[in-house]
Amino acid sequence: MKYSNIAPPEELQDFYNKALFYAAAAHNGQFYAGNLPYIMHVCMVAAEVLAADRVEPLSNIKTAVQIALLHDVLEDTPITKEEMLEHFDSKVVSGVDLLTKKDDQPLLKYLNEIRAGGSDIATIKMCDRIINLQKPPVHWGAEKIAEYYEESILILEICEGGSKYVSERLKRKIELYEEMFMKNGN
Ligand SMILES: [Mn+2]
Repeated sequence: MKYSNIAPPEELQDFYNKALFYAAAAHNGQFYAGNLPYIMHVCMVAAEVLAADRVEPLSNIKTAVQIALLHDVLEDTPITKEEMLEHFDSKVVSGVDLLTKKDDQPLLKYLNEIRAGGSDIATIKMCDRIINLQKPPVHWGAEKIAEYYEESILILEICEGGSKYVSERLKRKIELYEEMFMKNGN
């Protein structure tokens, strides 16, 4: 994939922008929350990661912010690991690969591999779920909402080796999700 030809990254913002350019091109034409550009989702995940790093520094924020911005590229676009390796460090690509749920991969195996990938990867997975714990899509029934709630608890349990600040924030978002979308008798 060709995208803006910018100078090699030096500061954190350069790493951020390089990954943002790539992710924006990769997700072009995909949508979020109706008719908004999909790139919004990954930017929100990256903002969670940056905010978490201020409270409790990650092991490598330059790598982590790129993984956050690129985390859905392999799962949701035709781009391959090999293509990504032409542009990004292997640590970034392997992080994105760990966060990519393969079709035949059981959820527990997926999450355990994320945890084994280290605390930054576990933290990014929790940040992704924090952002995804929004108002459920209108077509979701009570059963699907309950399933998403249970899955979020499992993510919290397995990824808790990551940032404590992010764990606490995810815990609170799960509580709010239950209060707002599961306790209204619908
Ligand atoms: Mn995501």
